[in-house]
Amino acid sequence: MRRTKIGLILVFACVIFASAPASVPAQNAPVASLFWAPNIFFGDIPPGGERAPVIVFVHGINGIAQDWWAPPNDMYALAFAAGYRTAFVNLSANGTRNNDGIIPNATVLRKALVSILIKFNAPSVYIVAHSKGGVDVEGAMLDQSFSFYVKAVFTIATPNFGAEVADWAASTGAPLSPALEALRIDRMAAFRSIADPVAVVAGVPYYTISASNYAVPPHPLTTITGPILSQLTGGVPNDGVLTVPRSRLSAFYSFDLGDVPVSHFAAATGNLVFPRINAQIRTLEAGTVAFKKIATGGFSSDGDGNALPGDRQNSFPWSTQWFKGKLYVGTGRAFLCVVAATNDAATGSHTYATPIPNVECTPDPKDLPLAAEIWRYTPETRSWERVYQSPQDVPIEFDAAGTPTKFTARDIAFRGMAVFTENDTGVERLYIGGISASSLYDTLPGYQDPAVRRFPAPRMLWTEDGTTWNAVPQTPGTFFGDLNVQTEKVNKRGFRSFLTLPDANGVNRLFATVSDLRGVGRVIESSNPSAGDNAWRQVSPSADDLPIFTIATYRDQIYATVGDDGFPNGYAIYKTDAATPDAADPSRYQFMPVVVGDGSQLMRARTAISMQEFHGDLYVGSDRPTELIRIHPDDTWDLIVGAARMTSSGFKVPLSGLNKGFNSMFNGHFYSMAAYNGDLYLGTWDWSQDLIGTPLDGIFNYQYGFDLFKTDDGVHWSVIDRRGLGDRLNSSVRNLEATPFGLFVGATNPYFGLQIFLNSTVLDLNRDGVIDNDDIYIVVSSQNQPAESPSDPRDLDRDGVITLHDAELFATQCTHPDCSHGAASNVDPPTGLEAVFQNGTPPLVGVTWNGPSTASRYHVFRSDPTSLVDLLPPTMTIPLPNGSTITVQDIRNGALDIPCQAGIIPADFCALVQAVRENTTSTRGFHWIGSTSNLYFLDTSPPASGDSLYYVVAEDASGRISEPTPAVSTVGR
Ligand SMILES: [Ca+2]
Ligand SMILES: [Ca+2]
Repeated sequence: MRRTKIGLILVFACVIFASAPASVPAQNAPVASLFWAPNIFFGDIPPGGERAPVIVFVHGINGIAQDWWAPPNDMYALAFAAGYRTAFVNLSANGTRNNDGIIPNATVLRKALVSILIKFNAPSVYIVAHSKGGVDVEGAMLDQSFSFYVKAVFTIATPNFGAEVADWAASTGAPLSPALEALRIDRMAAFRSIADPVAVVAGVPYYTISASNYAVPPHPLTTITGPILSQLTGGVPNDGVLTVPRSRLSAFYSFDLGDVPVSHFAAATGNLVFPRINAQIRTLEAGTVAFKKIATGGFSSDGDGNALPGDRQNSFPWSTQWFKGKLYVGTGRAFLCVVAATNDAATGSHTYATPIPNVECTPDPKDLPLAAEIWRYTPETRSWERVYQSPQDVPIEFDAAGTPTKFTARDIAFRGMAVFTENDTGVERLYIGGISASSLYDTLPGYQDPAVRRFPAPRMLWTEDGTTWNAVPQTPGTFFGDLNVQTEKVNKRGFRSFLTLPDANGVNRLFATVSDLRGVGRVIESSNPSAGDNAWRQVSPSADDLPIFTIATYRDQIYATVGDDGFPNGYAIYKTDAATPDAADPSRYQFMPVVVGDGSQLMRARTAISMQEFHGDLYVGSDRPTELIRIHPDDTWDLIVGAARMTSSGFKVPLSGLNKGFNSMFNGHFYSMAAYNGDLYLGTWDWSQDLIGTPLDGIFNYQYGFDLFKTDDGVHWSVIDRRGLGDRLNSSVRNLEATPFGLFVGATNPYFGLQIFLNSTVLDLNRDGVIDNDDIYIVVSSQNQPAESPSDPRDLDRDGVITLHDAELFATQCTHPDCSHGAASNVDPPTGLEAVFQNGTPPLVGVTWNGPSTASRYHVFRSDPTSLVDLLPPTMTIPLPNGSTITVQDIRNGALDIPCQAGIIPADFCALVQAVRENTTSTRGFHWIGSTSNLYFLDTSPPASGDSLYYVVAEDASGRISEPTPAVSTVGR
C-alpha cells in the first residue's frame, strides 16, 4: 500500500522535475455575473491563486469598471500577473459612467463587498480606488460592518480635501453633477470632520498616491485647468483637477506613497502605480503568507473553518510541547475575567464589575467557565482533538451544614510542559503543570480555616500516550501534597516553567517552577516525578529572596530569570550547576549571579520573561521596559535591543540600533523565542489593545496586535508582522514551538479565543516558496541515507534515517492538495542593508544594499517615529484606572511618578506615563517611499529627527517580491 502510493509520487515528482515550468496563461477580461450582481466584474483567478489576497478596484468620477482593463490601462493584467484575485465595481448599476454622490455610491459599495467576500470565500479585501471613488470608499468605511473586512485602502488622485475644479464649476452657476457637488472644498471639509474620527478608530490604514503633472498626457480638461490652478496656488503641483496636498489624508491613519507625474485621469494606470501598491500589499501580507492559521476562536474552529468543540474562553495557549510526533497545547481560560476576579479577591476592589470591551465574563465570578483544556494537533492529518478537560470538582460554595453547593475547575490553566525520560523504564512521558483557582476563591468563607479545609494544591499531570492523563500523587503532609501550604510570601498557585537535565551520573531530573499567578516562584526538582509526594523537593532559595520566573538549560546548567516588585535594582539572571549545595542551606543548590540589575534605570524591568539559546549564546527578553540581551559562554553579555544605558558591567548601547520594545512602547513582554530553520524568532505581548474604549484608542490602534520578529545573526532583525498576524486582538505570542513539521505560534486572544499558526518553511527543501513534488523528490532521492544531523529536515519522522516514510509524511504537508507546483515562488531578499543619516538642509538618508542576481528592481520602505508630544496635546484628559482624570501636561509634570513607582497604578498605565514623561517616540507602519533598479536610494525627505527605520524588498522580472530585509535604524551613525 505504502509502496504503491510513494511509487506514484516518485513518478509524478520525476515528471514534474524534468518538465519545463508551465507558462502563465493570459488572463481573460473580467466578467460580470448576474448571480452575484451585474455591476461586479470578477477577474480570472491566477494559477495557484485560489486563496490569494483579493483586490477590489473602484473607478473614479465619470468612470466605469472597464477603465481598469481597457487599453492602455494594464492594471488588471498586472494584478493578475502578480497573483491577486480581483473584482471591479461599477458604481452605476446600469453600467453607465457614474456621477453620483457619496451616499448612493457608498451604498453600492457596501452591497458589492458582501457579494465579493462570499464569491471568493475571502476573510477580507484590499481596495484600490481612483479619484472620487476613494471618497465613495471612505463613505462606505463609515460603516463598521464594511471597514471590518477591509485590510487597507489605496486612494489614487482622490480629492480627499475637495477639488478646486469643483469650486470653479460651481462658481459658473451651471448645475453640477452630484459627484462634482460632493467634491466642493467646503463639502469635503464637512465630510472630513465626520470621516476622519471614524477612520482613526477603525484602524484600517490608508495609502495615498497623488498625481502631480496636469500636462502628461495632454487631456482636454487638465491642459487648460492645470496652468490656472498652478498660478492660483503659487505653483503647488496639481493634476489639473486638484492640488497634490488635497489628495493626502491625516497622518493619524494614512501613509503617503508619493506622486506620479501625470494628470488626474491617467493616474490610475497600472504600470505607474501598481508596483508600489503591490510592494505595499506584499509586505503587509508577508507574515500571514508565511504563517498559516490552523486554529482559531479558542479551538472553536480549525484554519479551514471546520468546527471544533473549543470556545472563545480558551484565551491563552499557555503551554505548548512537541511529543511523539504531535503538538500539545495547554490552555488558560477566561483570562481577563480571571485577572479582574483575582484583583477583587486580593484587594477587595470591584474591577470585575467593570465590563471589558469584547470580553464575556459571567455575572458571578464563581460561575466562570474555567476548566482548562489540553489539545493535540496531528500534522499529517492536519487535525485537532481535545484530549483533556479539567474536572469541575473544587467546592466554592457551601450550605449551612458545610455541604458543597457549587464547584469550580481543578485546573484553570496548564502553563508549562516538558518531555521526561523515566529513569526506571526509559519511556518518554509528557508532564504538564496546572494552575489552581486559589487566586480567585481561596478567600471565600469556606476556606478561612485551614483546619477545616484548604484550597486544593495545584496539580501536575503526566501521560505516555497523550490521551490518558494521570495526576502526580499529592498526599497531604508530603512536599508535593503540601503545595497549598503557603510557606513564603510569594504564593504557590501553579507551575510555570519546566526543563529536564541529567545529573553527572546520567540520572534524568525534571525541574519546574512553582509560582504565583503572576508567574513568580521557586524551582523544584525530581528524578522520579510521577511518584509525587516526597519524590520532589525545592532546590532554589526562598522565592522571597530569589524570585525566579523562567528557567532554561544553557551549557548544561540552569539559567534562571530573577526579579519581582521591590527586588533591588531590576531584573537579574542567575545560574546553577544543579549540583553544588548552597552554603546557607545545603538542601538547596547554589545560584550564582550572571547579570545583575544596576539600579540606574528610571523604570526597571520587574523580571525577564523568555530565554533561548541561538548560535551558542543565550538570548534573554525582559518585562517592561522591554530589552533583549544575549549572554556569551563566558557569561559576559551584550545589549541587543533596548535603551542605551549604564549597567553593572559598563555602558552598553543596543547592537541592533533598536530601542526598547523594538521601538514600540507597547511591547510589554519579549514573551517567547524559538530557534527555527536558521533563524531566531521573537514574539511579544503588545498591550496597546488595552486602550480600546479609552480616548487613546484611535491614536494608537495601528499598534494593536502582537509583534513578531526574526534574525539570522542576533543583531539584524526583520519585522515579520506588527499587527497580530492578521488579527489585531491577538495580544501576545505566548509560545513559539519549533518542531520537525514547522514553527507553531501560540497566539493569545483574550477577547475571542486563542489562535494557532504554523510556518512550514523548513519543509521547503529547495527554497522556492512552495512545498511540492520537487521537495518530495529531494527526500526520495536521499532515501536510506542517515540523517545529517538530529534536525535534518528530510528526516521528518526523526528516526535517524531518510526513508520513504519521510517522503510520505512530506506529501501530507504540500502547499497545494496534489503536491503540484504553486504560483508562489521565492525571490531572495537583498542583504547588507545600511542607512546613513546626513544632517543638513534638507536632511538626507542614503540607503544601500546588495542585491540578489534575480532582482530587476527594489522597493524601499520607511517607518517613521512619531513623538508623543505630537500625538497627545497637553490639554488632553486621560481617565485614570480609579475613574478620575488627568491631563497630559499633569503627567508630563510628574503628577503620577510617585503612584507609579509605588505600584499603586497598573504597570500598563505606568508604561504610558513613563512614555509621556520621556516623550517617547512611537513607531508607525512601514510604507513604500521609492523604487529603483540601483543598489542605493537617496531618501530626500526623511523625518528631521533622523531615527526612522528602513527596509528593502527585491522584485524580479515577473513581479515577484521578496520578503523584507532586516530593518535598519539610522540612529547612532
Ligand atoms: Ca519547495
Ligand atoms: Ca526518517
